Amino acid sequence: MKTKITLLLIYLVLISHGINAQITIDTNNFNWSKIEDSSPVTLNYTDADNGDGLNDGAMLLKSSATTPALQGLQYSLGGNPQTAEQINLEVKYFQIGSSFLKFKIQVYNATDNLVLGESAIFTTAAGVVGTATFAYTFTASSVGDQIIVRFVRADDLNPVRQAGIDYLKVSGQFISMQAPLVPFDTDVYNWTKIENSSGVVFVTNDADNGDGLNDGAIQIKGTANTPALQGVQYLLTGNPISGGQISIETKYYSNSSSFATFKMQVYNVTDNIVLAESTAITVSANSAPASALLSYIFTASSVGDQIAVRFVRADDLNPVRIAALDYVKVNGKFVTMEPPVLCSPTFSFDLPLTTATPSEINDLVAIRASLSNQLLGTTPPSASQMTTAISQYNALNIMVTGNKITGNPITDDAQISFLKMFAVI
Ligand SMILES: [Ca+2]
Ligand SMILES: [Ca+2]
Ligand SMILES: [Ca+2]
Ligand SMILES: [Ca+2]
Repeated sequence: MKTKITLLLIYLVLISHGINAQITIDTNNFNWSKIEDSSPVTLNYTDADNGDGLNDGAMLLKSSATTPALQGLQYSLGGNPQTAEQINLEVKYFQIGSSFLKFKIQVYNATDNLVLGESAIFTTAAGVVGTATFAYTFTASSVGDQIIVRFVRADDLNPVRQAGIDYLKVSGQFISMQAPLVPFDTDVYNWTKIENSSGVVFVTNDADNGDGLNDGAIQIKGTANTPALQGVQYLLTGNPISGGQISIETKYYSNSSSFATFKMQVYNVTDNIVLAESTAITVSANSAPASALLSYIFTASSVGDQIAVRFVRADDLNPVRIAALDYVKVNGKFVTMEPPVLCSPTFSFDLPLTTATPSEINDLVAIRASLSNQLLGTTPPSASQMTTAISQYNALNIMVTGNKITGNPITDDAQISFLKMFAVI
């Protein structure tokens, strides 16, 4: 009988687990990827509000070649479906550029390598935000399997075609498109020129622009039209994690009466490779300050590597062209732009720098002895006073390990009255 009850309990536990097993949203990991290769997904920030916020980011649907045939974006769901569970997908999409793009939504069983269901084909149009919906009801054959939502290209895969997926909702819940931010340290001053080892030029003619009036800016400024690769770079402290994001924002302005053009780059110093680059940004002479954004999601190939943010000249390198960066933010944190001020001591003597006479030295010795007698007394401590002082010292548990001294906190000066006893000795 006891065995039967135990078996019944185990059975009930198994059933309850079966009931709980269902599709979930994995909020701990960044589960977006490309279908065609392992290159990172890209966020485009030209999206309208569309219900999830203006310029909050959209997954870029874009190919780099017309092969392979199967291309697009995919999002891996957490959990596993149960029989008769329904998944409802809702998407807002928009065209980027002047060419249309076609795609369809698929519910894909990754365990069985099987497309379970797919939508009709959606076609983008310039200036139109489209809404795509698709629903699928799982059957017993998908129980326990890994499910992926796919956005599969359904056109000629011409790389000129681009669209943004502003949001994906799974059964009413927004799916995050933001990868976890890599915790880069931006407090250290790490600016250098790309073309040579000379220091970058720091100027203080910047407007407020959000970080303070005349708080300082770094110039993108050359001195000759060679070498071909010129600009300024900031070496980041910290290393990427796979699936971790870097988002760069800069506010720039014109610093001469000629235009200047530059590109922002995420650069892997270890591998000597440009991971991501903005389009060319042209700063017209005397134009109002403007902003630029660049975002990149690291893959496994950058894990542990040294990363730099670069601002690379993209004009004819004529030295008259000067742009200035008022600020650079990496993952929302301001990068230190101002070179550190070296702290050299300043001496201001109020005593003459001449040797004291024997009489003056004797006077000082007498003053010291008098002060000592008044403060510390003239009789040595008793044995019991010494015992108390040693107990007080021991109570602080002062430990010295190398250059580190630790101990209990001092909250009352009575805890350190032993100092006077020790001084008298
Ligand atoms: Ca949006
Ligand atoms: Ca969005
Ligand atoms: Ca400023
Ligand atoms: Ca500044």
